Amino acid sequence: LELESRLRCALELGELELHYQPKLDLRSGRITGMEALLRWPSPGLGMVSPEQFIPVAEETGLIVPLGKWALRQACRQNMAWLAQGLDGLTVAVNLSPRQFSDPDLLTDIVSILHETGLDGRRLELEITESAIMQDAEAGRRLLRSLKSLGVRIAIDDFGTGYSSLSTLKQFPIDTLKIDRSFIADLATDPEDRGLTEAILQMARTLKLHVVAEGVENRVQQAFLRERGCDELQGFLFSKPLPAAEFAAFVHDQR
Ligand code: G
Ligand code: G
Ligand code: MN
Ligand code: NA
Repeated sequence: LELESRLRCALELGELELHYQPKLDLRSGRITGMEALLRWPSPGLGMVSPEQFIPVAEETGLIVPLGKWALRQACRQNMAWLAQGLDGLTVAVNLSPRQFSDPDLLTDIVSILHETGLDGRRLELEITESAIMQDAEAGRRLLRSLKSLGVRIAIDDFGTGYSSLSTLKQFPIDTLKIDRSFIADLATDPEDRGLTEAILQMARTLKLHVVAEGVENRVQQAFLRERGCDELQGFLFSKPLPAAEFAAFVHDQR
């Protein structure tokens, strides 16, 4: 409860920030966009990790206003970058299970896109398999509505849930993000290599875009390139950066 009330205040006081981690196209090396990640530099507690406060926010329902703030901030920031000439970038925002089942999510997204002026096609939502499967029929309807706004849908932490090929096929999904637990030991673990290959093959069959998360070294990069992965994200290129540093990072690459 302590952390919850502090987090509630932090949201009201504007203490929360978004950092942005670049994603790169594996073939061209160009930055395609970024994942927005919440950060809480608390004056009292120091830097609180999202691994600590997201579960609390999820349990208490505070994730709904918090997530709405993050969505608005990410869209607003992307519009600001666009005005500075950083075009062609897609911003990805994480949605927790509770947000995904929030009846107001769709209207909130419609109004945030309207208010910020961001083209829906520049927004991607990262959702876990389990969040979508809580209520598959409602999930499918919501995804269809989001698609009609042009919003892209990515399955986050892919491979850690239970989805089969046939269930995935029934949802209008654009992207799979291979969970970083598969990527971590790609150089040495034959099982992880096999599973990653299987995911890439399956994605090709379903014509899905694939992003590998947590790429930290050239061995992983080479393995993923040879097997047709589309995009990379990870410390090899950059950790999540404050907005100004992200913009500088993109400028340096162009
Ligand atoms: O950035 P980091 O690896 O510390 O994030 C830890 C976890 O917090 C990740 O699982 C990430 O998806 C989650 N997270 C970070 N930012 C957000 C956010 O804006 N919304 C939600 N729902 N989860 C987030
Ligand atoms: O669950 P989700 O995929 O949203 O979590 C994203 C988190 O993964 C980010 O908070 C980020 O800090 C972390 N992350 C990003 N790149 C790497 C990486 O290369 N290695 C590790 N260990 N973590 C990473
Ligand atoms: Mn994510
Ligand atoms: Na992930």
